[in-house]
Amino acid sequence: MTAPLAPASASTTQPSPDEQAAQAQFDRIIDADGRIEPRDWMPAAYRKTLVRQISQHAHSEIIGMQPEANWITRAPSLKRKSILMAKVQDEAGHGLYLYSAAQTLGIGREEMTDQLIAGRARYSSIFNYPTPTWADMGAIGWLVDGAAIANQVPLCRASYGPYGRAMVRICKEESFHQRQGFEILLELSQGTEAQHRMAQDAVDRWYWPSLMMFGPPDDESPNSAQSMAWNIKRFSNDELRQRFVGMLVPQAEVLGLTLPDPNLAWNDETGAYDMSEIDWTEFHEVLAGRGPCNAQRLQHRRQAHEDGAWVREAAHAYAATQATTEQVAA
Ligand code: FAQ
Repeated sequence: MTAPLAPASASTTQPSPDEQAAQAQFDRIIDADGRIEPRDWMPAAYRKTLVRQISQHAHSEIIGMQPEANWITRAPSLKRKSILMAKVQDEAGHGLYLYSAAQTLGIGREEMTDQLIAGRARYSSIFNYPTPTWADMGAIGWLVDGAAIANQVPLCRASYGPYGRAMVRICKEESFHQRQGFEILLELSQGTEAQHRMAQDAVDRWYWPSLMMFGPPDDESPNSAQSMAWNIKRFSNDELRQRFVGMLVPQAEVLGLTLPDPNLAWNDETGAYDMSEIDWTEFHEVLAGRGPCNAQRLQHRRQAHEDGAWVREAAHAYAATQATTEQVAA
């Protein structure tokens, strides 16, 4: 059975027989692990949760372009530059699929963008950290895209159809991103002593923030239980974080780099890695807007939005002209 649901309508009166039947049909689909599509009836709370998660996810992709875009003009070779440009373009594409998925739930992209630039919307904590060296491009690919894949592969089976389908393509592209990051780090790690140090330094700085991407610990995650009951999330934040660490350990060995946790050790009893406590104070500071780059990221996004105003105006003017031309022709 699915978990208790919020009332289908905002009114305090009993749900109508139609609403009860619609709720029962929704429950049947969720219980059978089926898909909810945009035209299906859904509880208001389910819709709200999806808008919350998908808009957060879309904004993450869009803001997530900034730390890497910072290196496009300084990539060490033409090949690296074109790969990085393609990666950042993929991220823009992911943002657009996700905004489109959210639009099927009744929220417009303009409204989501307004929330973002007004500082009222969330995006992933990870994108509030700086990228001072080229090795950061490797660490973002290996750790950030790696964490994104660990988190997002299960989302391909999310109960909301447009979200799950968008995730399939996104995950394929993230896999390529992760490998290119791994390859950058491998090359640096096997390069000169200074390059090896640069790679290790980037991993030292990105490791803990990448673990924070999975969200707060399970006992402090207010949304997980309901999202799992609705088959939006399939695993808890801690389960995915643990799985990610298990993936990283052998890869770090191949890279010849060290994960910066002295307490990281395999535990035969739990069948998982023991690790140090995450600094949740840092996580909450970043979420509260006080991370190293929060202000810069939002300011840059705001500026880009303002700079793009003429493109939106031109597109609206063109659409209006087309509509008039079609009317005259009809
Ligand atoms: N940062 O109750 P929970 C990428 C918020 S895409 C900021 O556990 P939930 C691609 C959470 O929203 C990365 N906020 O929440 C790329 C909630 O706040 P609210 C983004 C966070 O939703 C790679 C509150 O804390 N990925 O990397 C974070 O069940 C390279 C309580 O948390 C996604 O969005 C955080 N780290 O679980 C791009 C994946 N963690 O809304 C460029 C989809 C938690 O109640 C370069 N999202 N919060 O005010 C999810 O899977 C989930 O939303 C979680 C959070 C797991 C992020």
